[in-house]
Amino acid sequence: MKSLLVGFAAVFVVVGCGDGTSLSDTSVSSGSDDEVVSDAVVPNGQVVDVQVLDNSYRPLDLTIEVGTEVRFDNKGRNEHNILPDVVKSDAELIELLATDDSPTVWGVVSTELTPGDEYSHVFLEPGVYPYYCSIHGVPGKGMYGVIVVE
Ligand SMILES: [Cu+2]
Repeated sequence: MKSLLVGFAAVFVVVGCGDGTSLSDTSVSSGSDDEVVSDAVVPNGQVVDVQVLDNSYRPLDLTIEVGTEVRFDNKGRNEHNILPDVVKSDAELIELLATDDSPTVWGVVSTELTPGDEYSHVFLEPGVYPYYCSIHGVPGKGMYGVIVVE
């Protein structure tokens, strides 16, 4: 019997351990003639800052392109909030955020916008977004602002 096969043992190749992170799961089935998802707006990479002061937003009026991120920066010494005009209080905003995940729903409660904190939201749907701080204003008066998304 020959027992000289040992020489072949050195030929192992150790590259078979690829991690398999192929991008194949992002492929979308094409060939259909309805275009349901093709018009989805994505973030455009632009970021615009709104300063949250005591007690106003600057700028008060802001016009942005759809897909822009607006970053609210609390530069004041007090808590503020950012409530869409459709809600009356932090509690109503919390409920709205919990029950409606459409892209037009946004805002942040005062306990999460203390001095030095930031809140960012990417506006993915054109429209007019009036907002206010319920501590220092009411819709359209006092501490309020408007974002127009085009
Ligand atoms: Cu305020």
